[in-house]
Amino acid sequence: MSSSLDALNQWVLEVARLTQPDRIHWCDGSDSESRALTELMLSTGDLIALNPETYPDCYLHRSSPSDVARVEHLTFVCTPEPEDAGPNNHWTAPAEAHAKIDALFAGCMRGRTMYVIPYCMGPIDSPISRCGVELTDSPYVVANMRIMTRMGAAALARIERDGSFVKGLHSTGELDPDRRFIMHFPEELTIKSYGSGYGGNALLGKKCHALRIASYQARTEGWLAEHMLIVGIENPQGETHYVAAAFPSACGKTNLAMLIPPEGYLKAGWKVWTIGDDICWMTPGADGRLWAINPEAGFFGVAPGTSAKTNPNALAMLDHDAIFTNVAVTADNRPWWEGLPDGVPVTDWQGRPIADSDDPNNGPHNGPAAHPNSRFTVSANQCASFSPHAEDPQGVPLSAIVFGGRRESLVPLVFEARDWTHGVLVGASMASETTAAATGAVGVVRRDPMAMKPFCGYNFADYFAHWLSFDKPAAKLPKIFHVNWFRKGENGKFLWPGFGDNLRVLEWILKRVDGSADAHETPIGNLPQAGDLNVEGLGIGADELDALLAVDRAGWKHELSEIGAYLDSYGARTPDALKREQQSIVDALNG
Ligand code: OXD
Ligand code: MN
Repeated sequence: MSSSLDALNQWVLEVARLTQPDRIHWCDGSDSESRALTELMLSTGDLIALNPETYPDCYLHRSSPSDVARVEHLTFVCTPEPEDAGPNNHWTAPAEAHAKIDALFAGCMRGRTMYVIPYCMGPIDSPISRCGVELTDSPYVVANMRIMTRMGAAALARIERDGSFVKGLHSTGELDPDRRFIMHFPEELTIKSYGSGYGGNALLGKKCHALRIASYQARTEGWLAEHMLIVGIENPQGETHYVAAAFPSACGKTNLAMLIPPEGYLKAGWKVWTIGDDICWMTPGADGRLWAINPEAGFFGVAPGTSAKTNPNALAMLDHDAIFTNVAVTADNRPWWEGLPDGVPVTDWQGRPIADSDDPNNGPHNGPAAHPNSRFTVSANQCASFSPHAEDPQGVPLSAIVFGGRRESLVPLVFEARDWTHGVLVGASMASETTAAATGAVGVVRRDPMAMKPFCGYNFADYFAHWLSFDKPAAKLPKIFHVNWFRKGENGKFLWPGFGDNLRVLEWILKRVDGSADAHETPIGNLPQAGDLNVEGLGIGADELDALLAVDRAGWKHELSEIGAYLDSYGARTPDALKREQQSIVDALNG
């Protein structure tokens, strides 16, 4: 037996000694295994079958009401030195962290089955892919990992070949928020997660492995693990350009990844291909370009707001073989969430009847029917726009990288960074209003560099330096842009229609890549002139377009001074090149 399988067997036995499961089940990823698990969860109430006619093989899971999102305040990066985790992470010394969480794991699987899930992040035969094994006592986690990763026998065979794997130990514990931790030990390639069954805390291949641990590995190995969608844009000439885009959680990455071109663009022959909606691993190729894969095999998307208008591709892929978590249901047992124009919810995400406000015995129902962070889990193969190149072992070459936040004021619809260093500053100074994807206040503007604030497994200052290091003489790096779909006018309404019409902005971006569009140089970057963007048929007035493309110098001076203070908060480790770049923008704004 290979040494990695020996190590795996030994670790499984060690964990079993600690957690004391009644049974150990090695997952092979087969259909029969999946059917048996579904039957089990239907019998325990972990899953509820949805309408078999309209939603065949679709199930609803209702989580504990206090376990509905990522818990950033309980998420730790445990490097030997606190400076290596950086001010962007919560830190505990590894020995102390192990002791604290192992005390919770002790005996926690008594009466339960421990599932061993070998998984591969990325196409099984891609050199960019990496494997892991998750040990969990949650069949719901197994069912989700089966959709979100390449799980089972093929992954185990690759682990044997690779000789190493990321170790993830998970238990739902008592689902008690006071006994909940998500801990990462990057130097040991180990994750320990206790007390939550929620996706980002419990499907360890996703945020814990593919972002926190992988970002740490990527730094030492010369690649990047990013919180980015990857989308292919095919123009009427049949050329496809790939774009990776970073947005904070619940800011429309899934919608952008599955965008349907506006009518005129469809007629002209534009097509959009989805590679991934959340995570991008990219590495320099022999040709100097950055090549990207989506390490995931499925989508764990936010349900509310998904509709035939906002994301027809997503809606269409959700009517079979999907798991819904914390959505509402209709009288005929269909899933329902806010933003769906049809259907009336009768039961909310907690299984409570939605009272008729006219019914004196039942009182009015308060709050949304579906939880604002309710989710669907579905295989990427079910998406009509899923790219045939998503499985290419070498990945796809990137033409552009786009950063974007949710900013109701100041930040224009789109601007282009002058060069890579400026682009890294643009990414590093991203800010966005918080959303329901994490517990805590919603709508508060915070710095979220490269949308990695909750996910970077090491000190952001070192991460910025790592980004800068890709600018080598032979490199043919993608151009970097910043977008803001969320700009509001004085009346409080969004100025830009968003969704499919975002292709209009991507068209300008790709024209800048091939040198066929003009731009107007400003201190914050290069912007389109009003006439450079195709807004035909949108009914956007000249004033609105001006507002979308304006650079408010006073506002930006203030923003740049905040960016300077933010960079300084990382102390001496902040790369000088970023500080110089920030200063040169300040000078230009003052000039
Ligand atoms: C997600 C998140 O689930 O970013 O993708 O929270
Ligand atoms: Mn995400």
